[in-house]
Amino acid sequence: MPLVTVEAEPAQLSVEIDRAALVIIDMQRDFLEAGGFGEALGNDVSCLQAAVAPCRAVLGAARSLGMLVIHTREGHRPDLSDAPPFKVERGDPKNRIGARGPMGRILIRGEPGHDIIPELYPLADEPVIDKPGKGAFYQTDLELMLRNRGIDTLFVGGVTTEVCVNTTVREANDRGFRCIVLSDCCASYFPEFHQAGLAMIKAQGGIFGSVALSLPLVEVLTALVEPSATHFRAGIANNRSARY
Ligand code: C5J
Repeated sequence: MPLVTVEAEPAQLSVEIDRAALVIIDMQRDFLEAGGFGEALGNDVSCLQAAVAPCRAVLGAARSLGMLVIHTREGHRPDLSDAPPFKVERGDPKNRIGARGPMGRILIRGEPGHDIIPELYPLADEPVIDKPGKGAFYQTDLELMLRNRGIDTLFVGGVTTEVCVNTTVREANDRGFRCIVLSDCCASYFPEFHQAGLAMIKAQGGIFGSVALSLPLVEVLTALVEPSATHFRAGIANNRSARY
């Protein structure tokens, strides 16, 4: 049972890696690419690109180690029967959920825009949680999957920091899961909301969870795959002054 030390704020954590999962929130074309939901809402989707490479690095390390990886997607049934009318009716009708755009119907399951970006595409054995809300626990079987596998700690990345990442972390925290949000694996259309979203999680002794950089985690996971690389652990210990 590998026990690893994770440098995080507000405090260092010991994590039983066999009881941890990587949860990647909503890295969908609809949020990250032009012509999707994010852009329809008036956002600059290029702001989210910064999270892609760090997510890819953590994903690669987690896969090498055989860690449970779970992907989520926000979206709705084609008939919109699971979409609250107040959510659908926001904004310009041409750009609403269900409207037709360059990547198919916006935020509708099965449409190209709803799918996960190619860089982070799930493997066949990685669960994908289709969620109708912002939180990944609301009206999904995520909690059941985690409990069945004995998971107690979630490494979380994805978009957007202050919306679906924050909502999911708050839901997880109330259910007794420990969340470590990987700051550089998250992004927002609003840099100040990204910072605030992370600050809210780690404030007050980690009221919703912890915040950490991804590189030390990648190094620790890599060291577990290649046990001779023990110097990675020292690297983590030396990183205590890092700010997230
Ligand atoms: C939003 C999300 N921002 N995945 N969804 O509507 O954060």
